Amino acid sequence: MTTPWELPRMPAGFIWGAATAAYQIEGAVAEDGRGESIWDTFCRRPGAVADATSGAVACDSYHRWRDDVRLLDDLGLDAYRFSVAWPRVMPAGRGTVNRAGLDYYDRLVDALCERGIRPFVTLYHWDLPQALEDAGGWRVRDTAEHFADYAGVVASRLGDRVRDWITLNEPYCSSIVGYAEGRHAPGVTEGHGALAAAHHLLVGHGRAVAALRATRPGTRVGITLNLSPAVPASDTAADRAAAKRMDLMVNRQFTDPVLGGAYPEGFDRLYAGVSDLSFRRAGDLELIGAPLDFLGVNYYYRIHAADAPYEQPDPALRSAYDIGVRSVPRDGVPVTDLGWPIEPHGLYETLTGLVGRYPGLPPVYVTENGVAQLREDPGADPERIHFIAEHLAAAARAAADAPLDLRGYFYWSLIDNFEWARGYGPRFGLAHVDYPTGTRTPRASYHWLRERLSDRAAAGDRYVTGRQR
Ligand code: GBH
Repeated sequence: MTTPWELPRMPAGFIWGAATAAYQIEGAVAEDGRGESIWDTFCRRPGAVADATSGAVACDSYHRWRDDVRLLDDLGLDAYRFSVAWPRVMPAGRGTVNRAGLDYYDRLVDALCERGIRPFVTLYHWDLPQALEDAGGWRVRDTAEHFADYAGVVASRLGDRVRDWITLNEPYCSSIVGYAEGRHAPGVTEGHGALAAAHHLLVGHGRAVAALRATRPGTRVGITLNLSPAVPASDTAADRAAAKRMDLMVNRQFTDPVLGGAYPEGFDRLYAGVSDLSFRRAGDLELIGAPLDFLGVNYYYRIHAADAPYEQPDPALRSAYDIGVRSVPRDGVPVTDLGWPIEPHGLYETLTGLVGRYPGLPPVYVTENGVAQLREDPGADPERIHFIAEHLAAAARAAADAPLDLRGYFYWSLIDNFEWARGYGPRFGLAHVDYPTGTRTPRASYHWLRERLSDRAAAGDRYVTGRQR
C-alpha cells in the first residue's frame, strides 16, 4: 500500500523536475546590457507590490546559478524548467541582440547538460521588454512578431542542447491579470486591450512554434497554461452559470484555441459589450491551433465561482470586463497560507478533463504545482511534503484512469523567490533562500523528495527516473 508520503508509480520515462522564472530569481537587472522589462517598471509604482520590493536582486541567480544547479543535481532531478529573460537577450525587445545576455543562459545550459539535467526553457514568463510595452505591448499584433523573432534568436544559440521549449507561461496571467485586473504588469485595466493581449499572446505562441521548429529538427515545443477547474460555489443556477463564465475566461479562452483551433462556444457573446474582437484575423486560429509536442499544465487550485460582480476597486473601470463572477472561499476546504484551496483532486479533474474534451491531446507535463508558506522557517515544511505527495497521487490516478500521456512533474519552485505582486512574503521553495546573503538551505521537503527518488533509483525502478547518469 502506498502511503500519502510515498511517491506513486509513474509511467515509464517520467520526468521529475523543478521550476523557476527569470524575473523571480535572477536579479542583476541592470547588468551586462539587460534592458528594462514591464516588471521593473511596475514594481516602482507605489502600491503595486505588497512589500514594495522588486526582482532587482531576488535570489541573485544571475551570479549564483551554480548553487541552483547544485541543488538540482543533489536532489537527483531529471529536469529543470527555467525561463529566459527577453530583455536580457534583446534589450529593446527587437533589433539588437545582446550576446552577454545569451551567454548567461549558455553557461547555465552547459552546466545542466554536464550533469544530465534536461533543460525545459520557457521563452516568456511575463517579462516583456518595456520598449515593446511603450509601443502598445501585447495589445498590438507587432509584439507577436517580435516574440517569434526573439524565440528564433534564443533557439539558434541554445537549440543544439535544449530540445524542450515552452513558448509562453500562463497567457491568462499576462493578459487578464496584467491588462484587465491590473494586478500584474503592465498594471492597466482595460477590457478590449486585455482580450487583444490574450489573442496576440496566442498568435505569438503560434508564430514562435513555427520559428522554433524552423531552427532545428527534433525540437519539441509546447505552451504552459494555468488551469483551474471552476466549480459552482453553491448549487444555484446562478452560481452554476457563473462557474461556466469563469471557466471560459480562465481556461477555455486558451485551451480551446490551442488544442482545438477555435474560441469556445459562448466566448464572444460573453464579451460582446467589452470588445468588438476586431483584432482577430483570418488564419490566426490555424496558426494558434497547430499541433504541439506537449502541453504544460500549471495546477494550483480549483476556483469556487459565485455569481457576483467582480471585485474591482475602481467602479469606473468595472464595466470594462466584469463578467459577473467572483472566486469565493468554500466552507470545509482547507487552504494554503495564501488562502488557495488545497484540492489535489482538482489536478485529476484538470488532466482527465483535457483528455475528455480534446481529441488528440498531446503528451502532458505538469509544469508547475506547489504550495507557499508565509512563515520564514527554513527547515520543517510537512505541509509541502503532503501537498506534493497528494498532487502526485492525483496525477498518477489520472494517468491510470484516462488515456493520458503524462510525461513529468515540475515542482514550483526549486527555491523561494520573488512572488510577483506579493513580494517576498510567500515562500514556495524546496529550498529556503536567505535574501540578505543569498544562501540556499534545503528544507525537509527537499530531503524527503531526494530520499524517495534515490531509493527508487537504487532499487533499479526505471519508473522513477529517466535520468541517465
Ligand atoms: C504561477 O501562477 C506562476 O507561473 C509563477 O510565476 C508563480 O510564482 C506561481 O504561480 C505561484 O503563484 O492573487 O490570490 O487573487 C499561478 C497562477 C494565477 C495564481 C493568478 C495566482 C491570483 C490569485 N496564478 N492567481 S490571487
